[in-house]
Amino acid sequence: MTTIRSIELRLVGLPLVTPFRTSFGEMTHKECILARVETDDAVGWGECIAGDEPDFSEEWNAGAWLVLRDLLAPALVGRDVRIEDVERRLAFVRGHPMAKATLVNAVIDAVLRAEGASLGSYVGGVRERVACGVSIGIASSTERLLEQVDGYLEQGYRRIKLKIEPGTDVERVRAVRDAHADILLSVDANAAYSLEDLATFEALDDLALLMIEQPLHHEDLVRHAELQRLVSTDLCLDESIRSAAHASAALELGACRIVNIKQGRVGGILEARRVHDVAATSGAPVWCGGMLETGIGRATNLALAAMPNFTLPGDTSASRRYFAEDLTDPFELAPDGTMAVPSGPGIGVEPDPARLQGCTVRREVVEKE
Ligand code: OSB
Ligand code: MG
Repeated sequence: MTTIRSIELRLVGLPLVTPFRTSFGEMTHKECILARVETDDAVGWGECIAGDEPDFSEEWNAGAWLVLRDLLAPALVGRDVRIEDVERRLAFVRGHPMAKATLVNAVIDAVLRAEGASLGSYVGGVRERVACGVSIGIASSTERLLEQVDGYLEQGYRRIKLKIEPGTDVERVRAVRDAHADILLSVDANAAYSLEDLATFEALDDLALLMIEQPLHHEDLVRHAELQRLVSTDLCLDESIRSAAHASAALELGACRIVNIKQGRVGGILEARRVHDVAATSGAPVWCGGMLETGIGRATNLALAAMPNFTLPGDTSASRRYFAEDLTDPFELAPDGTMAVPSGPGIGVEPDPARLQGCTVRREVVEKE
């Protein structure tokens, strides 16, 4: 047992090397909250996956900051905390899984660092390296998209995911498929379509896609199940899955056959492990999603992706795909398209103090009154 002395929150901002456009907006800059949890024995780090605006989900940085500072962090500071207790201590706040994940992960990091155990081994990881894919934003033209795909394939990425939106879909995806008959190719709609777009899904169904990710509204499991009956391509859910309960509901309904696991979207690494287990029991493969994380969140994701049922390449791309300079030592892709799972204590990486200071926009410390 260890006592939490303080929790420092920082809002950090890093420019992206290329703008990232999805069906819900364009990002040129990554801004996220980091938590530094200090216990009697160690320091642990957690990264919040919320962004500037409540667009991917209801959570966003300004709101997450308040929930973390005024509600979640005060519930932990000054208390003895074991990994088994941390979720329960935060359960009085309804929802806000991204904010909760930040602290759940940071506390686990601190506890594991004190024990000298890696997060990968704690979650039951079975591999030292994981296969990586890359998620490509909506491009300005088909030519530009094809160039980007070529560039990432040259680097070794083992799966290409294309962001799509109504009007910028079948033709683009077909062009990529025509240029690369054999690659693992998927699309991600970020909930931009409805069942009225069935013709689009039927056309995509002919392009041998690995999956279609989050085609419909995130609250609509029933219509995802209807769509899954109408197309042969596997559907994968991202935004719809915020807990292991959602994952079982989706799989039982037949709303998807694959699950994207983002630990931050489901409240942290412990619930992510439960989602993994639920999917494994149903025989559904999972893969590790991403939210353009800095090295802190990336290290957390890589540990998770070492678990047995993560059998598809994840959105765990190299640091340089996002940032000229990451907050941690950069994560690199090997030519075979894999990345090493950190093996040091906890998440195995730390932010560089000077870089962290340089990109800090806002900082507050929660201490025991
Ligand atoms: O839907 O998976 C998504 C990025 C921001 C918001 C939503 C998503 C994404 C990605 C990027 O696809 C994945 C990554 O490289 O981190
Ligand atoms: Mg997605």
